[in-house]
Amino acid sequence: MDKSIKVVVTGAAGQIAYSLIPRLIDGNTFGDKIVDLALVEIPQVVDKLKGLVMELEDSYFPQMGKVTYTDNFEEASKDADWFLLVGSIPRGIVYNGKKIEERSDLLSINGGIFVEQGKAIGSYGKDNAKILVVGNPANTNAFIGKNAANNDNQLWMAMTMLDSNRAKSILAKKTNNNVSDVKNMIIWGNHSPTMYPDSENALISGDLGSSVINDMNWIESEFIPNVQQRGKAVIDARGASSATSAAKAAIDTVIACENPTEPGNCFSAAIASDGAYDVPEGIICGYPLMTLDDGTIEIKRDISLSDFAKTKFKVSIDELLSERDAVKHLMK
Ligand code: NAX
Repeated sequence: MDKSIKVVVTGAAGQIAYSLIPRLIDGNTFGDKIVDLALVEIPQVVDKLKGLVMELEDSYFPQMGKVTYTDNFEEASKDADWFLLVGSIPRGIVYNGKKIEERSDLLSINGGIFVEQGKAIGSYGKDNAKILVVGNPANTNAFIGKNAANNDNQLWMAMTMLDSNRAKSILAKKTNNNVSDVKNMIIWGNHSPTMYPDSENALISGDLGSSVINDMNWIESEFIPNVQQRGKAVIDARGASSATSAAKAAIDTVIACENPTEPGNCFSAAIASDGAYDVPEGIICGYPLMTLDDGTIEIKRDISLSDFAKTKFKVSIDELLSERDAVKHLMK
């Protein structure tokens, strides 16, 4: 087994990264491997990473390997095993003299970034590299990056684990269970307010959610909107977006990919559709996934969707298709 691993993190001076980066080297995420970190930021703030590196050095992480920081993504990409693409331009900031308000502007600007990063990952990342896009709009950023990377051996994902963890917590409270008793919490579709959190196929203390929760009104008017809008609720309460929970979700995704999934179980992330569940090929869609014993990650294909679920899922697929159309100019 390879005893060291290289992880690239973008947006490394941002708030999610501040929670995320220490956990990459704490011995929990990658076990006994030595973890080399390549931290990437935009030129305006890259120097701040010096302070973060000082803190990491001062924290005594036995698994910490070489830590570098740069604003040069190509340089950072060389021989990397994992890419955690957290950095992106958020809605509301002024970019090149224009306030970014519209989702289409956001798609376009971040799309440009992901073309460059995708090309570098395809050329310089390891052939079996895994890429987790956290920066929003995550699914479409991953779609653009994967296209630009043009390397089908690499696995591109967009993060839906935070939505899945949020949904587990709500179901656990509703059913008086511990959060660890809720498994297989699938998020179908886009990481956006159209996502479909699937309570029916969740396993709650071993039983299907559809048999445990007989309250469609609660599912439709409380559970689904609360999961979909949880990010906004955190912003309203905290005055800043989810950071520690987003970092934990990224770590959970990495751990789920690095270790075989228990038989019958699955985890949530968005990957390129191969037509599974009648989703048009190519779009990066939230699916139930499994990591096999040989490390391959596959879509779990035996989930049955109710008519209600199919209707909800379709709304999110349609949104992904419209996002795909909005970034057509970035596809070669
Ligand atoms: P911050 O604004 O604190 O940090 C983002 C950092 O990215 C900044 O330091 C910025 O300089 C950097 N950056 C921008 N463009 C870059 C580039 N081209 N290369 C390298 N770095 C770049 O945001 P934070 O709260 O950390 O959130 C980061 C992203 O995660 C946002 O896009 C946010 O919308 C997204 N989220 C995604 C979630 C998910 O579940 N997929 C949940 C949490 C979060 O909202």
